[in-house]
Amino acid sequence: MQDLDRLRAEALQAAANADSLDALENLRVSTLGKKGSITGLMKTLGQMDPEARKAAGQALNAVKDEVAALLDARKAELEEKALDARLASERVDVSLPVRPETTGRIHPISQVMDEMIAIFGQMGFEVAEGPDIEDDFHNFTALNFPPEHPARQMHDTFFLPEKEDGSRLLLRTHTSPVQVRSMLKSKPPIRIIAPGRTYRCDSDMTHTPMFHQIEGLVIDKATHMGHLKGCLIEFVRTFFEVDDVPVRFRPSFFPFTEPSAEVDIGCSRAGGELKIGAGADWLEILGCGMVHPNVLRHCGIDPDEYQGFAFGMGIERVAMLKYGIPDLRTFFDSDLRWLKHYGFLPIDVPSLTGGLTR
Ligand code: 2NL
Repeated sequence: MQDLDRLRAEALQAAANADSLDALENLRVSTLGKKGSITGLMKTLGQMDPEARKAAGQALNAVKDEVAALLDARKAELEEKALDARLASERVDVSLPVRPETTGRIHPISQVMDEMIAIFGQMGFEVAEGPDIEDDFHNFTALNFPPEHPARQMHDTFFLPEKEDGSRLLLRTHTSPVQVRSMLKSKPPIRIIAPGRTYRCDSDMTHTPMFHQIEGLVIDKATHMGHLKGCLIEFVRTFFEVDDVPVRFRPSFFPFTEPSAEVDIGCSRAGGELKIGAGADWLEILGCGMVHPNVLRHCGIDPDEYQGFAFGMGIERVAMLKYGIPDLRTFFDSDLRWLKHYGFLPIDVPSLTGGLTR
């Protein structure tokens, strides 16, 4: 079996030296293939007497397995190398600036959402998402809407055709169901914002059937109204980029919060131009409150152990105020001239360190 020792040494050496997958495949064929050297030795076993055949067979099988294992290992090694080389050659630097001649613009809705995500992200909120098509429980019942609440009527909500069991899915009328799902899924502490599309059966000068909202939710053991006020005052000043903008909390009502408040910011309309900051007038910009105990209970959270605050605002509305866009319906016209005027360059990525808006 001198032949075998030599074959083994040669094969192992060749496998270690193979520097391409092709070379490795050729080696496999020339050793373990149908006409390969090791296969050739196998064929000589038939002419041996039984004793000798047994010993030689075992030795041969061991070498065959050893060579096969080394070929496999070397193959994996070469494949990984090839992949690394390919990844290196096809690398794309996504942080490179866009070409200056670009004509695309970021829609003000997207820009404002990104600005809000930057602000709340800095405060420790995470972005949560959920489906646009919802059911009655997540959109209404869990949020403490009484069975006869007008918002549940055909009139205000887009319903999908009735299912066999008589239930109807609907297009979410606010992003609150996203937070309901988050509460049902994970234990407090919770700190999330939910930006996204919402739908209501409404269309006139100041309403479009699809619009955008962002809502926020904080749940912990001792979260209180002071946290809510501090969080929203900080948000408003950063978002409107006015340090001394007056902020006013006015009592209000929502089924899902108690107590509830609406937030106004100071502004002046002197000379017909709206200016945000200290002035004679107030502008309503968002609604908020402490999460109603019934909502916590519906979402599997014990209101005796946890409490929290929530808020919600319309993206179109604050985008119009911040960027002086006079007409809501132009948001959805897909008019390139409008987008060129009100849109943002892709390099104007909002960040608190790089400037929220340039
Ligand atoms: C508004 C007012 C608000 C909320 C949204 C909320 C969500 C959950 C529980 C409790 Cl899961 N509250 N969201 C709370 C207060 C006001 O939105 O004027 N939106 C445009």
